[in-house]
Amino acid sequence: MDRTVRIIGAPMDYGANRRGVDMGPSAIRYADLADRLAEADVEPVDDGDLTMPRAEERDPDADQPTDGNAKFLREVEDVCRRVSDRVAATLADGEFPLVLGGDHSVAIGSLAGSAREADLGAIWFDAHADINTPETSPSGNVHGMPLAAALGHGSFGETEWAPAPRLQASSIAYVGLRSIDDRERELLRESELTVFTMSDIDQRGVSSVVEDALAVATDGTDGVHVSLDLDWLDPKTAPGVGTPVRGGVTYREAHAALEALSRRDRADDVLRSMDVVEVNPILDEGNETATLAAELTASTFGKRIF
Ligand code: 5AB
Ligand code: MN
Ligand code: MN
Ligand code: MN
Repeated sequence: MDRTVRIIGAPMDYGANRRGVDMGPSAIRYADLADRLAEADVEPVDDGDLTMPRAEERDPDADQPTDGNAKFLREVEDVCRRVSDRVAATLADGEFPLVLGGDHSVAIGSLAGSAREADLGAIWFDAHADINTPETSPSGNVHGMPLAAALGHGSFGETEWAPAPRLQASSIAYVGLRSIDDRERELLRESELTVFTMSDIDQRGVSSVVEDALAVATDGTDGVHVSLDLDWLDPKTAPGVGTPVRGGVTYREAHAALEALSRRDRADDVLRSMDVVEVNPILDEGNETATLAAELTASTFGKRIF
């Protein structure tokens, strides 16, 4: 066994506009995540799910930032604080934290926890840029904001829980973007984040793009956080997501990308933490997307075909 992977379930849907993504952790477990990880030669330990109040019992508009909109912000904060503590404690025990969402706002917690005691790099596999602030968001959905929160942009900068202590924009690389809001585009052009779009993948191939993303995320850092939003894949392959965008990576490209991470990790031990998010079983077909999430996670940990 290479290492222990601690599974932390965060069944939250406060950050997304559709109910159902809160069932992601159980669907991914049902798709044999633990067995698949064991085949990848890591030891899975399942912490179960964090408990959280049902969205219906809460007021989405409580405690909003003065000029912004960030629905269920109090609930997101509460969950992310707990995720951050679990992730930090798991790392302190020498184990690998694997956070299962839930919507992508849970990454605010995983990034904060992973960047507590180390300079962190991050690779963001997503159709979307997730760098809206409550002030720029067209939807008010916090799952479109986790990178802005982690970098302390907009009113997130006035909070103590959202910014990831040791994460720099220059150590973050996106892979596979194809849907960027106008305000996000302006911000990304001025920022130091590295953007690899779907057309980069078309032109150069996914393995080479992932190697470049790894170069960005490992340069001057102590480890890399991998954030895998299932809407990164083409909706024909991964239909069970709330915000599908045509033109995503194929099944083979997705595996090739995560296998490239695994190869590098076997050589240099660069991976530090991961989240797998946005699986929505209600919108899925036969648990296909959750199965893909489990397979891709196993690929990240080095599951071999031969
Ligand atoms: B996901 C959008 N940019 O902010 C927004 O699935 C979509 O975590 C966000 O990538 C998608 O509402 C968030 C329009
Ligand atoms: Mn997305
Ligand atoms: Mn996302
Ligand atoms: Mn490592």
